[in-house]
Amino acid sequence: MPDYEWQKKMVGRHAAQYVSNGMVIGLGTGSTVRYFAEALGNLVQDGVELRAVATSPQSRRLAEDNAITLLELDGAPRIDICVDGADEVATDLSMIKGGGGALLWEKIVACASARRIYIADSSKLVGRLGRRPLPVEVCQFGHSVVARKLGEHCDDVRLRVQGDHPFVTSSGNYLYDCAFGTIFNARELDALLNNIPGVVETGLFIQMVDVLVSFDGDTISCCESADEVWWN
Ligand code: A5P
Repeated sequence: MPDYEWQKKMVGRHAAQYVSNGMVIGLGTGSTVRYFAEALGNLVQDGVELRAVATSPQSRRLAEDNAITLLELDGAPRIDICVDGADEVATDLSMIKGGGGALLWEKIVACASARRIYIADSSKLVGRLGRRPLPVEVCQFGHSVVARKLGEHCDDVRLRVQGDHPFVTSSGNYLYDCAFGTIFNARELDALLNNIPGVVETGLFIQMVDVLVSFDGDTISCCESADEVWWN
């Protein structure tokens, strides 16, 4: 059984190689990005000037803990690269994200970035998406009506909870985790879901990978297009 925690650390550190002095970085969310943020902290200690735009309150804390200057997205001059994790990466490099509940801000920041690096241990690599439920962010108003609509397209729809209450995203929305089973056409599904009034965003990230950093066996491996993937 691979040591996935070690892989997270290695891909997180590796991603720091894409960073250079003066960059504005979109800082993703999650346990893999934590290692990237630590590597950035080391660069800052060595005198490299970096600024970051956070994708969640957790990501903001990661930046603060590593002495990285934070910018608000609306005030940022540009974002040179964003580095983020993934929950699933398929062989066409489409992804499911949102396991940590930050998909909306992650997608906005990724779309605002000149270059997008995703870091993932090899447990995240799948043939097709859908091994895990797809997170869908839904506005609070009428959320149960929206959930019924979602349920017309999937096997199971679950409101994400935190303790005794619904989980609330950074934008004040709810999340529904939707079990679709194998997703054969992610683009079509994304369009279908986004067409339901009340759906704010889905956790499907399509054609957003500029570089994927992961593991092939015991070795770090990177790819920039679906032609270069090594798993199936
Ligand atoms: C946050 O909402 C997610 O999209 C994370 O980026 C994703 O869940 C990866 O997280 P880990 O690095 O903790 O697996």
